[in-house]
Amino acid sequence: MKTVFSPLHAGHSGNVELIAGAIVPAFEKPSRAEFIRARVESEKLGPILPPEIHDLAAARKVHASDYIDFLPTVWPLWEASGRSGSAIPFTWPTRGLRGDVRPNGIDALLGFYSFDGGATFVKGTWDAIKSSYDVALTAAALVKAGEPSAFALCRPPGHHAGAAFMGGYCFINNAAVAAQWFRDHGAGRVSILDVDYHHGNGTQEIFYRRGDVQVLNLHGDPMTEYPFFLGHADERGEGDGEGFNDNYPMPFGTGWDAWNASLEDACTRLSAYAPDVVVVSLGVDTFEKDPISQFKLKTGDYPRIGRRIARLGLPTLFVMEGGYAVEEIGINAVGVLTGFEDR
Ligand code: SP5
Ligand code: ZN
Repeated sequence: MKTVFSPLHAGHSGNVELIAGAIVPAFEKPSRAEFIRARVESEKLGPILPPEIHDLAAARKVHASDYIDFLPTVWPLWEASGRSGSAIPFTWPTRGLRGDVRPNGIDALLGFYSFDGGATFVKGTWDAIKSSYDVALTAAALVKAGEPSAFALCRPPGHHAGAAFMGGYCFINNAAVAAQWFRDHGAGRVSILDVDYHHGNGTQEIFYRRGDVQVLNLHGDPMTEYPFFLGHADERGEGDGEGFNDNYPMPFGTGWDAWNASLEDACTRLSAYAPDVVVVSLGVDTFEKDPISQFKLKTGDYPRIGRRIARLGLPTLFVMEGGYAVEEIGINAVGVLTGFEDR
């Protein structure tokens, strides 16, 4: 399997986040991607290719154009306002406030275009976001050209980013961009299988009213787990999308047997939908030692995930999402991929 990777991810570094009452170094950090890249090499998964550079047209097909225009301006506006450190949103238009009026000024715009304080900017952030997008599109093109699978080693991740908002370490929704790109390049139906520990609220929002992209999500129950406000089992899609969104919320402590039962059900639904291509939002924060998550999957479980996905018998694009146990992130993520290749 070919991997697409860009060193530009590394400029998105030194960010901080607010967690459990403390401002700490962000869990989503450059070493994550480096551990995965090193494991791709040591396992001889296949060649590692640089991304082709793309314009932003494919991003504008799943995101609002004004949102995409905003992202590269964040750091310049932040610096122009005399700030340093990290640009972090802190005020949001929730119930009772005006979410329909786009305000002025960097603090207002950061809040307008986010749902939490988890997507933060430093100087190199936009170049990293753009490289992650290029990585996803380049890997998608490999699958379209006939590769049975490809690995988009994206960083930053994407599945929390919606049509017009960032959050949860995510800015451009790389998996959604790739799914839309497949639709625009000959695929009639696409399935997105999101196995990250957190609900992919952005992906769900983007495709919720569409029947041409099926979205299947396995995740911590939003009654008690981030992102809290989406990801319940009764969210099944609307209008043309009715029946094409499926959520599998699971409680804290979920281990392989229960998680695998959800995967099996999701795969059955996926096969019934009979898509032309599968996009896997590959998070490995389901791991028992993940520092911010509460599932109990073990290293030996990840190849089993890959083997089950391979049994779908469909062209498959893996897009990297979360996973914060950096020492094991490469072993676990690449374990899914070697399992897929049954080796
Ligand atoms: C892509 C991705 O995995 N994003 C995850 C963003 C999670 N941000 C909020 C995490 C809240 C964790 N709360 C538990 C604290 C344990 N000390
Ligand atoms: Zn996650």
